[in-house]
Amino acid sequence: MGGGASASINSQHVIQQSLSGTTATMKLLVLCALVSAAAAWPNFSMAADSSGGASDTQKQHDVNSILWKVYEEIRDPHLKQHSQTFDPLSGHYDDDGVSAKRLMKELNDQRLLEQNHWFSLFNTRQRQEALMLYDVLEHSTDWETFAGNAAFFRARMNEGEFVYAIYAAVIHSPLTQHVVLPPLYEVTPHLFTNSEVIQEAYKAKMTQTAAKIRSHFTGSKSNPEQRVAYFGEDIGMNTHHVTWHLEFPFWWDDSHESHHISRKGESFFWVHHQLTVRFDAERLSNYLDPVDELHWDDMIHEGFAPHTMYKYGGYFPSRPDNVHFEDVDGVARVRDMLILESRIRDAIAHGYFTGRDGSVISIRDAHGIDILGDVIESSTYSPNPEYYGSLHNTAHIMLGRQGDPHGKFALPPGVLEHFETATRDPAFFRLHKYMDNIFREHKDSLTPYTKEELEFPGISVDSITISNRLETHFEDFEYSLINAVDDTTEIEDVPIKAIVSRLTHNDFKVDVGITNNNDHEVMATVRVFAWPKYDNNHVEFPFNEGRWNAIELAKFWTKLGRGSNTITRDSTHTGVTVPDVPSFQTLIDMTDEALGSGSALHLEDYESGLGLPNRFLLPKGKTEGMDFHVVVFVSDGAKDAAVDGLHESTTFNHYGCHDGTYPDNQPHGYPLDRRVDDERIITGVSNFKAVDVKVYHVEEN
Ligand SMILES: [Cu+2]
Repeated sequence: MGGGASASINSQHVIQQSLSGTTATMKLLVLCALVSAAAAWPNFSMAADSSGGASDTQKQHDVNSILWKVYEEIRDPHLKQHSQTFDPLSGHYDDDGVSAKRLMKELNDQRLLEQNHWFSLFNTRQRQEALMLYDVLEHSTDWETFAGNAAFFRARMNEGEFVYAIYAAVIHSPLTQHVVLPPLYEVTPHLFTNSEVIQEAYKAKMTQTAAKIRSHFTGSKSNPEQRVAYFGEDIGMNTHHVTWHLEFPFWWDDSHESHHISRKGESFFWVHHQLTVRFDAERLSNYLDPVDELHWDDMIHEGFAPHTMYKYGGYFPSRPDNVHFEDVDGVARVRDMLILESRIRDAIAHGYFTGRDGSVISIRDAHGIDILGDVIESSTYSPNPEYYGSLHNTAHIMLGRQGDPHGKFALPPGVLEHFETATRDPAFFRLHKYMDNIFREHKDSLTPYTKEELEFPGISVDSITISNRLETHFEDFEYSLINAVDDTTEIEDVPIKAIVSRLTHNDFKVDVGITNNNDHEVMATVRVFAWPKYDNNHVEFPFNEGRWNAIELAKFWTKLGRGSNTITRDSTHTGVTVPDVPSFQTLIDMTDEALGSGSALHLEDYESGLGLPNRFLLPKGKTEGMDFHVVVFVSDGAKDAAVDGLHESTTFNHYGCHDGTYPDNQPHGYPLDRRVDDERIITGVSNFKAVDVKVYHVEEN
């Protein structure tokens, strides 16, 4: 079977598309709900009733209750009853109850992980258990079955596995298209704040004293890395990272799901590439050099003391400075990692991977990055994990275990073994720089775009104007720690909150002046990027370096009338960021109010947590102003758009649609994704324009 896995994935995709009308589709992002239902998915309106016998408000209420105080007995009387009397084997499923029978057998055989124990997705058995529950929920065809199972297994399964399964199921189940997940940092606060804060929270609870506890970034000023801890420890960024891994899971198996997720491997590259280049921009904002890559035969330069604890399982392990990588028992040897790396880089040099059956899978084209991402992560889409391994996932475990590589001290998993906590450790960014450089090796093997490919005839970008001075500052943000502490029904809650300082910026607008010299209206894709103009020694980055470090600021579709057009875009609607989800308590209050009054619950803006927070669009910048090169590239929207109606939406989400399609036909990062040997080719086309701007950081006083 020449063509190997990439061909089979494509054919699965086609099959899944034709099946989508009957199997019902997934929860959609706002945009895709607008466009796909009508256009790309013609049978959508005939899909099975996704209400499952309950209103969206009722579902929101139940999900709130299911996740509230998850270490305690469930409070909601109806769900509490379910937790005692619901029989999973009597539910309604689209898999004949196979998943429910399997999980019930595991439960009755007492094979499931106990409660009050840590959970890590990278632990194979624990992940399997969480996914067994995910399968049960995913195959539930009505709400009574979904909610009944959730209540029943909440009382019987490990809490970490339970929360993971609920988050994954609510994101992917057609029953919960309009349910908003409460902020994860208020559901499992231990994974988002310092142990000192948690201890203060326990004290407040024990003494019944309301408290607001200031959370400081980990470490001391003697550690230069601490200057950028606000980035790795930002709870919104952490939530974005967790959410991405939930929406594009490496365990996603098309044979058990209703659809293929297109370009998942490429999205893996892109979301981490964006975190990597953004981290470097934060470093330059703080007079630090861009991060260097981690390497298996070099030492791990930065140590790390997490100051973070599990709800159950003690403290996260520390690692001193300058340790050499050690083999990790039961995971991998250092030389295994070097071998995997060399096989992957060999494939890049050859321009093809070898499939399980020996087939040749070419990657020397625009689609190659997607296969490479599948291989590096690796996901179930990898064409040959037996040979190419799981560089990324194994590396996370290897690095996470360096504090106790031989299990001598029975330490729990490290911060690198949780998506919630991974970016707290500076080694995360070294690790991802290492993988990003492998991705770059592949992208550099592709032919640069030609002038003909880049041109958009008749279109010229005349001006880029930013409405006001770009300013960032730190603001205080409060969130509740109620779910962190132990509880009984007899004692009233007192408010216990963490206060964190977080990066934000003033709102701004970008006006792009575009002339359309064609004698007709055209659809256009507008792509906006920015990169730091200078390195840490104030040497200007050459174009080919700068463009690789480009931060994606906006991507949207628009119609351009004949003659001159001014396109205005607000910093809160760029497609790459999302608003803060209301607090858990606000969600509960809004839901209860709507249930009580019978009024509609409007949470549409928060249905996807996928994207950096709106406030996080700009890097910190410098007090005296930091120079950024802003580029706008306008391409042919009719060719680019993979679904219809994109120009009508202000809420395009550049991570894609929940039906598995990705709305843009161009590669992530286009047209800056390929090497630029002669920058005049790109800067010379009239549909490209660049300006320099400064980002100012305003210090707190
Ligand atoms: Cu990640």
